[in-house]
Amino acid sequence: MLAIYPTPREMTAGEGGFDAAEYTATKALDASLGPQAYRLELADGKVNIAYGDDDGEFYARQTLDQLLAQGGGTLPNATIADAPAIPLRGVVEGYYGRPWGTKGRCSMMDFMGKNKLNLFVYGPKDDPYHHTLWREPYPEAQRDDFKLLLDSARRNHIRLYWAIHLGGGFDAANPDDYASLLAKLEDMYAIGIRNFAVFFDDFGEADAAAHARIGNFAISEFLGRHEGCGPLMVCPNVYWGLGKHQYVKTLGEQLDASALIVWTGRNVCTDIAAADTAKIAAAYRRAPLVWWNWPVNDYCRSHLLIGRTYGLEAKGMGAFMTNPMENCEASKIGVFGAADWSWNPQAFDSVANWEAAFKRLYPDPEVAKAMRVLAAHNSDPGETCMGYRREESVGEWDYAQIAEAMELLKRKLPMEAPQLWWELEGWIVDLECLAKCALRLEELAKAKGEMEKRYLEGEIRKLLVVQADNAERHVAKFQAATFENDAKLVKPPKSATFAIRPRVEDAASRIKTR
Ligand code: LOG
Repeated sequence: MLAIYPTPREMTAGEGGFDAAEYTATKALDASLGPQAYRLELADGKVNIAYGDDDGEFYARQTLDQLLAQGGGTLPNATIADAPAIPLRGVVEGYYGRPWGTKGRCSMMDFMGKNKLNLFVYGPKDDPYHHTLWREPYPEAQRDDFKLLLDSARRNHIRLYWAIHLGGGFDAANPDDYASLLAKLEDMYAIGIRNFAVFFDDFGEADAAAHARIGNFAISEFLGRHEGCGPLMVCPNVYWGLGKHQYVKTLGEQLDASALIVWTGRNVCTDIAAADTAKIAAAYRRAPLVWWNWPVNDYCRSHLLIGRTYGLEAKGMGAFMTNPMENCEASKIGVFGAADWSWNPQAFDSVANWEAAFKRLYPDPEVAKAMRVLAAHNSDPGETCMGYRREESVGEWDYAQIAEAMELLKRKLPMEAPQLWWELEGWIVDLECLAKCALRLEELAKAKGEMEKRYLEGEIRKLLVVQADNAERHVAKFQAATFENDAKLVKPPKSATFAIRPRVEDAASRIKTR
């Protein structure tokens, strides 16, 4: 079975295949295929690639690479005709918390390229030069970092948007602020940025006329006067809901029709229903750019969100992007889902995609299996002000197997995936402690003798100490790596909060207090 991700639109596999070391390839532009489209024909030692544009050619290459990687030296006789359903798809680094850094971003963009995502929006709330210090130019070292990002974006056929967040205050009546905005955009243009966004989320007054004026100003006075700029992206102050708010209607009316407008859905964190998208599109007077607040965990920092991708309807979306966690490596599970879904929503199989993510991301099959165990118990944000819930700990589970999987991750990740280990150690050790506690509690329930009971209670207390130490270490480590203003928001890691944790905590607390 061929398994290409994202799932191609049409794929027919014939009988047999041919030697992958000796094939002849032909390549030809066929503009009639349309943007980002390609057609691959593999038959008896020949590979024909037709592509609609440069992006299509790049995507054909990604598909061919997957076929080569899977075939064990053979290429199948097959035809693939492919194009994305949503033209602009990707990731917004738009959360509060530790920014990914250049290495993380470049690694994410390589991953995005392989998975045919073409939009990266740079907007980490805790980059002061994006947010509070938006007036200031970036220091020298960070300017070079943007050049690396631009290179990576170019290689991966990604549109790199740089966002300015006017949360440091913007007086729409003050000409100096418009001049500061122009100067900053000019400076970013000089670095090489060609796609710009203006964010108005989470601060100040919902003044739609002022926000439209600022957006229109950026378009006419900056984008219109500089070569090679893409359409302006705007994140409104009221960026969720069903379009009833007067702010939303006014912004839709007054903001230039060329601008993309962000929308997170009927709530801040929510599934996206086509009926809701139609409502916001009417108010925006354009198809919205959906900013999906999943798997972002900045509002539930104890939680790790690496569950499957579900709850999205594509109809009516102008573009789509996922807002991930501050944990860049771990977020690739969600990004893998978003990529497959947004390329071909009709064929999307949520469970199969999630299962495939582990295999694609972790070449060591034991690690892949153990990561799936971790993920099975780390997907629900819990009870929060956002009210967004996801399934977690579905079906049956086996505590011994969980403990074993976490031990394996502790053994292997530090060597095989050090960045992932850095991010996840807290949740891995926490889940290990929970599973081991649960096993001891089961033994305790069956224990007859007083000696045995006391021994088991002692073992449970020891596990609780390990768990508490782990939480403390995680908090200290995350705080040290986080910007000052955010450090106080770091929370201890909590695995399996939906089903396992409450049971274990309840029983263990009775032992602790005895
Ligand atoms: C922020 C975003 C944050 C997310 C989830 C948008 C447009 N803005 O409530 O930075 O990561 O929600 O907490 C937001 O979603 N504000």
